[in-house]
Amino acid sequence: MPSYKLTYFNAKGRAEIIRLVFVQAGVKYEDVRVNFDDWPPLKPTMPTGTLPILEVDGGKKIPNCQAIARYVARECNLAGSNNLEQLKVESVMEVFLDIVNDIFPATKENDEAKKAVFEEKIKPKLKNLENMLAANGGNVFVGNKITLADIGLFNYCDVFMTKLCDDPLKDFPKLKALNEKVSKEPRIAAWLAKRPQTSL
Ligand SMILES: N[C@@H](CCC(=O)N[C@@H](CS)C(=O)NCC(=O)O)C(=O)O
Repeated sequence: MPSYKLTYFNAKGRAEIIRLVFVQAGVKYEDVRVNFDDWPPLKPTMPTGTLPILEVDGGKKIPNCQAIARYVARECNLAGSNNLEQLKVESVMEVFLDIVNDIFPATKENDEAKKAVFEEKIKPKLKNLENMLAANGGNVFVGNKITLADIGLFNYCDVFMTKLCDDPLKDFPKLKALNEKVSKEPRIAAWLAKRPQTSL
């Protein structure tokens, strides 16, 4: 395995999905966390002026969380077992990204507006995800083992959807069961117990 160095802020944010993939696969990586105060002079040294970035075997800094997550999932055999499965995994991931795009502007709103966004924008997407999961038998999104898509459900629920609703999967039993299953995967459960506690 190459050496992996992941750099982000001391937050879950856009990097936690990548950390969870490394964790689930049991693959070692360096989890570098930049203090917000130290960021201004570092920003110009990053290819797109943003974090996260990944360095592989001490090579160039590669930005953009989704590209990194998908690459790391491929490296860790969590991206789907063939091209078609990979397409299906990425297709599910795109729904999470649509959800995140709905959530970002809503986090600045009052509770009522947050509830409305959850009901009107997020819930229909969760219903679609519930159907996609059911169409694959209801246990995992793609194939018959955990992939990036399933880890994505846990992560985007944990890090983003709970900003709008305490129990976002309440009305979606299959998604709820899968979320629970991912959280109880031994390596993920161990990471959740020990990871730095951050609000974002
Ligand atoms: N397209 C990038 C966006 C990354 C991004 O906006 N990162 C934020 C943190 S979540 C950042 O670096 N903010 C600091 C800044 O822009 O100076 C990705 O998906 O990774």
